[in-house]
Amino acid sequence: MLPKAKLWLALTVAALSLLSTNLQAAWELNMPRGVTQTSREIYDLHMQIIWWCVAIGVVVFGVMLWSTIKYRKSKGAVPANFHESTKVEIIWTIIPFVILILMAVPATQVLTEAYDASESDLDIQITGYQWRWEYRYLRENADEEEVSFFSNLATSREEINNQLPKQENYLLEVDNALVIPVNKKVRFLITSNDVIHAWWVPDFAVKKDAIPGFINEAWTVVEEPGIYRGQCAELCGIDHGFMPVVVHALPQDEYDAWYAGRQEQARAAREQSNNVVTMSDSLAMGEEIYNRTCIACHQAGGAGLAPAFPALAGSSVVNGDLTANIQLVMNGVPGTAMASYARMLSPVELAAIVTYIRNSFGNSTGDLVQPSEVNALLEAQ
Ligand code: HEC
Ligand SMILES: [Cu+2]
Repeated sequence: MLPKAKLWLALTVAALSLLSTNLQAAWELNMPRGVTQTSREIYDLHMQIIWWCVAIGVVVFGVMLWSTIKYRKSKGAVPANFHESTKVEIIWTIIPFVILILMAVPATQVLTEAYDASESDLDIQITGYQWRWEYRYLRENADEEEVSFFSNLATSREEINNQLPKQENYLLEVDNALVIPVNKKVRFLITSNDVIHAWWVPDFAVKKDAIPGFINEAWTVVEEPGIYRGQCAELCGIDHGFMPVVVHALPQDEYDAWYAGRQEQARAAREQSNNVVTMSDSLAMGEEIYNRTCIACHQAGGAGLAPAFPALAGSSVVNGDLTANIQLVMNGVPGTAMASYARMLSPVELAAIVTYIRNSFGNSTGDLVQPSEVNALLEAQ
């Protein structure tokens, strides 16, 4: 064998063995088959079309290769000189036309099924935010307690900054996963609060743009209980890679128990917001919220990070009018990174965080905000 041919053989063998080792998952080239009927149908359609393309490629390039070799100049071939052959033109119109029809039929069948979100058993509104998802379970009647929550990235900053080793589900872990029952048709109503995001779970073959002012529909029926992961699939700003999707599919009875627990939590939170809070409780809760939610921008000790993020220590807003301060945290500052926390934090938490910042970092207004004050402001909006 020629040395060059040997080299190629060695390279090919190396490449193939690489593909067949445990690196395989990372090198996976094809789309996943998924865990729903729709995802499997989409996968099969995709494979069917791929093989059509392979066959067309083999025939077209085969004919080309064969004719360039067979009719090469060195063999004395003389080029034919003709224009317009009606026969050839009819053939090269009819064959692709037939192939396209053969492809369009199964594609249309799968598409119409994938887009038929009617007659769902459960509706969930999904809202994209920079950079988290909100899930809201739509109720059958307004008397029921509403279940809605935010789902934030749970991977620690230390892992992201290489200060800790990266764990298995790096950047694919959230604090509150979306929970759905198995074998039920779940309809997703997908929208956005700010820029365009896209909600994507490859195993469900669901990927839909979340567009402010529009509601897009998607649906799924998951057959097997399990944890399924996905990501935002539309470049939506600096933390686009930090808003994963995690879905827990549970058997119906476990789902019902989870849902009832969530409703109970919501009821408790609502009742709590009528309670009177004490200074020490508020400061403790506020500190916890600050370290979880605000510290990334306003920094430890409320020092801020000039010029982008103002200091809260000595801030005129934080030391000024109380109502204006509450409203700023509730509504954010449109057009800046300061988000609206009216929905992300409960009234109790909003009261606590404002109490905390007005009595920390050297600020000493002495103000103790009651959840009822926040409630009144929320209702006035
Ligand atoms: C993603 C970054 C970010 C996070 C997180 C954030 N803020 Fe801000 N915040 C800002 C920016 C930027 C401004 C300045 C807005 C402007 O231009 O007026 C601001 C302004 C403020 C102000 C007004 C300060 C002043 O002197 O003008 C307060 C009060 C405030 N934030 C409180 C909070 C609280 C409480 C939290 C946590 C619940 C929080 N912020 C979380 C970015 C952030
Ligand atoms: Cu996004």
